[in-house]
Amino acid sequence: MDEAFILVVDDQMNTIETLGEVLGDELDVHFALSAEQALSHIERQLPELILLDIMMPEIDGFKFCEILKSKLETRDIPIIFISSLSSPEQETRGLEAGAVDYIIKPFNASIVRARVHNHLELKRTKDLLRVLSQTDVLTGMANRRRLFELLDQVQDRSLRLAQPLSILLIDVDSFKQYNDLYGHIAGDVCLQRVAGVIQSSLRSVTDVAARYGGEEFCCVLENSDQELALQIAERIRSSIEALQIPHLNSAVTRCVTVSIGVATSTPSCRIQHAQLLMNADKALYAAKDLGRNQVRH
Ligand code: GH3
Ligand code: MG
Ligand code: MG
Ligand code: MG
Repeated sequence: MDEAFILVVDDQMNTIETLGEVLGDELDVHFALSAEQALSHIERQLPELILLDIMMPEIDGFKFCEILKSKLETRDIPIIFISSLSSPEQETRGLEAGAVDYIIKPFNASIVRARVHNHLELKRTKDLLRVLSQTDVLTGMANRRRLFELLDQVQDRSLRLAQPLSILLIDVDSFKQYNDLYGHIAGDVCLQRVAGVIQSSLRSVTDVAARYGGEEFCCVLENSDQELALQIAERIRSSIEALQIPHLNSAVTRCVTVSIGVATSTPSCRIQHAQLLMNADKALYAAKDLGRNQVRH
């Protein structure tokens, strides 16, 4: 296991020193003598795991665990209680508060090391699974599952801030013929290049691009009215045309192009995201009907 950053929170200097000796060889161990100190550590860098004492002045370990579990940024950090409180009720309380483990003092060095190691492994596996479950393998973009999660979040935020929200549905033109002529592997490469252009055409971290399905992509544009969304869509359309990926069987031109449908939800005319997607889909159909390689709303 490469050097994981772990945080030991304990008001007793001797416990901190012992744990430093037990874990310091393999791990990047940091210390805090109180919950307050721990919070300032955590603000600078999120630890991969926290070893947490219970009896501490001011905020005790149970309370601190509750605080960490209540915040989105810190709720996934695994917490191991390490305490001299040894009753089954206390141990149960710790585990029910969301800790992954509970070690009773005085502790055995090699058991602590092994448990920390196991929980770090589990955390890494969990993180990896989360990323894999949200990512499209071919393009590295957000997948459809992630898109819907993000759309929910963005929609909540837009509502709160009374901002417009736009989406783009992008579909590669005559892509079946592309595969038929150039083969599926070339088709995959083409989709990767199209995805790359879409991603680099977006404004910043607030815009999200996802693979919606086969040769369809969806962009979520936060705080973007129809006019801005049309501009961004046109930039994407023209940049893909400018790639000049040969497509001799295209119904449109001699290169790969896309059609784009745009839909907007405004603070004065708020619509649900299912409806937003439906509107974008209708606009996309119109773009196809009108000859492809164009943007419609
Ligand atoms: P239109 O201009 O109306 O959009 O026509 P089209 O041929 O693009 O649309 P159609 O829905 O008939 O075909 C989409 C094709 O996209 C069919 C499918 O084989 C191909 N496709 C979907 N996913 C992938 C993929 O991951 N890789 C490759 N190579 N092809 C894919
Ligand atoms: Mg203590
Ligand atoms: Mg399609
Ligand atoms: Mg298509």
